[in-house]
Amino acid sequence: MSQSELRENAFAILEKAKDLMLDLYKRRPHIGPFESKRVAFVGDTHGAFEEVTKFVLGAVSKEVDLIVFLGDYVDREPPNGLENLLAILKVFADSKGEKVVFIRGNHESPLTNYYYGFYDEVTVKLGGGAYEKFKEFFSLMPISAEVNGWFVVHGGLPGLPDQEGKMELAIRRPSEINEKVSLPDENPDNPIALQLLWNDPREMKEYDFLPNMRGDGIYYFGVKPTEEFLKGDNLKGIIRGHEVANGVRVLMEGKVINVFSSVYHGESAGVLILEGNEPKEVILINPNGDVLRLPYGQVQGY
Ligand SMILES: [Mn+2]
Repeated sequence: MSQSELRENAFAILEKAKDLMLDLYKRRPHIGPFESKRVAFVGDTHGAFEEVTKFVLGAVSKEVDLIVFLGDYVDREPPNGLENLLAILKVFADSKGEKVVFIRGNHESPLTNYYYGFYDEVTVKLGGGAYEKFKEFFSLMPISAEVNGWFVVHGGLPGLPDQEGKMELAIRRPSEINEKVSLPDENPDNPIALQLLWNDPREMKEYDFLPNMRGDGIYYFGVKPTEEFLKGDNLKGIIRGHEVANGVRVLMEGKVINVFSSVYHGESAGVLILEGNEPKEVILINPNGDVLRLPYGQVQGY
């Protein structure tokens, strides 16, 4: 395909997905609840289209009713963020949102795309000015979802300082995200939205929130805010991505499940399978391409 054909094709998929996203979600940053019999959760893919996303949208797709992508589709190596993102959006659009749910990661943002490769990738492949369209799309993407009784987000729970400056949980239940965050939000600038995309869980009991090494305004959240938040709507737990793991890592006695589905870090890419609201199985795609399936119980100790 010539560059102008590639560009036309990419913009058409992006436009179709944007129209459907706005139609289904009405610019709500928190979406759902979704209920589906058998669901696959895919963490950060970062351009691993050939290695991971193609397999998920192909073989895995046939054995599940819904595929939930946890964000971070672009940036890093291999530089296939464009193919990766468009493949996901195409299935979303073609299935009218019935087969695929996707949420935003911290890499769906100009805060990272100028430094980690996606801006350059899009500009080289599609020509000058193309990135603007993606930036606009990212600013409208949902930030969290509820799926089969689980809270689904890329990063984690947000905190804000109370009157004495002590950090406390900023949202008590998922629906508050729709009251406190409005889209579009490009960077995002809203501190709750930013932390939903960037925060990390830690199994700490002595602190609710601690400053995160990732940067200003980003935090680690502990056991207490996690339990408090889950209690609000009687949720099962949090499924999130964002941190490198050998496929899947289970924290806080199963209240937090970290799924990582990339290849750039040289470990396995993981796909978590839920049946109803129970985690059932993990599919591991090894760096050499071998696929291994494990019952969920076997990864709990990772
Ligand atoms: Mn991330």
